[in-house]
Amino acid sequence: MSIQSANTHIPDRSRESLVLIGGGGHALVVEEAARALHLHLAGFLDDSHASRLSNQPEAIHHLGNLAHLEIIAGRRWVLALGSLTLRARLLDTLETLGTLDAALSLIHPSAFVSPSAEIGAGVYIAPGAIVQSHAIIQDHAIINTGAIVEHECVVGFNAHIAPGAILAGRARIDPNTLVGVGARVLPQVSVGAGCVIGAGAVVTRGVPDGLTVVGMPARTVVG
Ligand code: JB2
Repeated sequence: MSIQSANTHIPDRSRESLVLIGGGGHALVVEEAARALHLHLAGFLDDSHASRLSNQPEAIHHLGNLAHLEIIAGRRWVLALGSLTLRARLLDTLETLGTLDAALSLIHPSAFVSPSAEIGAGVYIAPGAIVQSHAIIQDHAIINTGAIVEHECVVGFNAHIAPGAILAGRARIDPNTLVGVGARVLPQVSVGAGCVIGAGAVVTRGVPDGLTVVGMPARTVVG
């Protein structure tokens, strides 16, 4: 994993040419973050020729479908779709193509990221999000709109902290886990890999890998 300190993350990116992988709802917000950072957008990849991104007033180029990831060779890229299983599949292919090093992290200018936080490659941090002291955000994680990641939390590879979710101090979210809209994870609580934390859930104790939990306090969904 290529972790770097957040305060090394304010380069002159105006000459970088970025490909968005995805063209739906998540791509709409990632595109706006890229524009806010004055990045040059080379285009996007999506299976649909009529994706939401194509219907924008200042539409960017549709470069091809998701099966043609080799198109991004020589360019920077960021995953711009939300499905964690699809993202994981695409990341496997991108690794095979040897392009993982070209992943770019986008931190929206209105997010607060502590200078002591560590931000991996290909991370997206949305408007109004807060990442506090010594938090670690691993590669390709999403910290979505207004989410709060408190001090010393760890957010794993390709995990998604959905809009308005809160991770209290020293909470840990393992890879490929979704923390749903408005959910809360209490201090020092760990959530395993591949879990789904339902919207609004309050997670008061550890969650093993692969479980779905809902409610307050959060309980496992059976069946
Ligand atoms: O197998 C697939 C697939 N193959 C191509 N599953 C899914 N879900 N999408 C696939 N696609 C392409 O990804 C579609 O052509 C489509 O353009 C795009 C998904 O767009 P959509 O707007 O449905 O979802 P999204 O991934 O951009 O956004 C989701 O995740 C965000 C984090 C939504 O749930 C958003 O509401 C959410 N904010």
